[in-house]
Amino acid sequence: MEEEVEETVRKIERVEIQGATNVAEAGVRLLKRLVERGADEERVDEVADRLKSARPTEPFLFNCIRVARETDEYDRVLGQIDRQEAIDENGAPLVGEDDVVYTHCHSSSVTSVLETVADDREFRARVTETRPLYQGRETARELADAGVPVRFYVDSGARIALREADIMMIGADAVLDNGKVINKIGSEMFAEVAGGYDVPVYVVTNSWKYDPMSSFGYETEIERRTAEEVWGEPPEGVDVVNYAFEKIAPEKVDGIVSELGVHEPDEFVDAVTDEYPELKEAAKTARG
Ligand code: RUB
Repeated sequence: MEEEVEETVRKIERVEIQGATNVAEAGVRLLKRLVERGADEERVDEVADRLKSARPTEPFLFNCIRVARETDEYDRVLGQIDRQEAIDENGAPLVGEDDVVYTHCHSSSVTSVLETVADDREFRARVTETRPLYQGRETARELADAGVPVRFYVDSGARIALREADIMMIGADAVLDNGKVINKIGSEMFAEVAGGYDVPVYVVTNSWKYDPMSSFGYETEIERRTAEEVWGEPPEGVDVVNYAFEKIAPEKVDGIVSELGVHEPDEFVDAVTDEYPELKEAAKTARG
């Protein structure tokens, strides 16, 4: 079990387990197994803390851990992580026949919606590679496997990609109480470009990526990763800034697609806090 703990934490840190949903699922499954094998409370909390610090901008994982630890209902929490079918149902109608869809990075929530669309009608995709870890390649591969024609761009080609698009769809790592969305670095810049071409911007997410701590005035940390990912040996005096994520202002987002429906960012926050009051409750307890 020790080896399994180390391996899971390592894979999350190295982004081998990638994307908020996969991270949350791997974390909860690991804790569930620890509990089932009789680990004491202290050990489970210790592993939970290690999981949380592996990627600091993942409130989906944090919510799941808090609720699972508080209620001991690991299977219910895993059920919440597995709400993708409802997300697909809400997101798929946004993509019309022959549309061009732009996306950035790799979001399993977005690719699942697009695979659902691909089962029914034809559309084309535009994908940016997502330096420095190239998660866009995974997106391009999955969509091509689903029979979707894909054009693939370096990140600085996003404007050209967006000029041809009918809709931009990205994932989320967090949605804050003020309606800001956090997603892969570049997301706000590309949302701004999309706005310039009147391309609507949709964020596809499980509602448990809402960060309840942001409602108590806590700043959600933006993960800053190592310089080596960007530049192995930069010259002395060069400070490589490698933020993994950035915030997107709510006015740049036309809709948030979740298992609860399609909402504007502020309506989304109301919907998730009404539907799941336990998220704030659990965060309050964890704070105290
Ligand atoms: C991934 C990323 C994804 C969200 C949502 O960043 O920004 O858009 O995590 O993914 P990284 P999902 O590659 O650094 O983890 O929809 O799969 O939860």
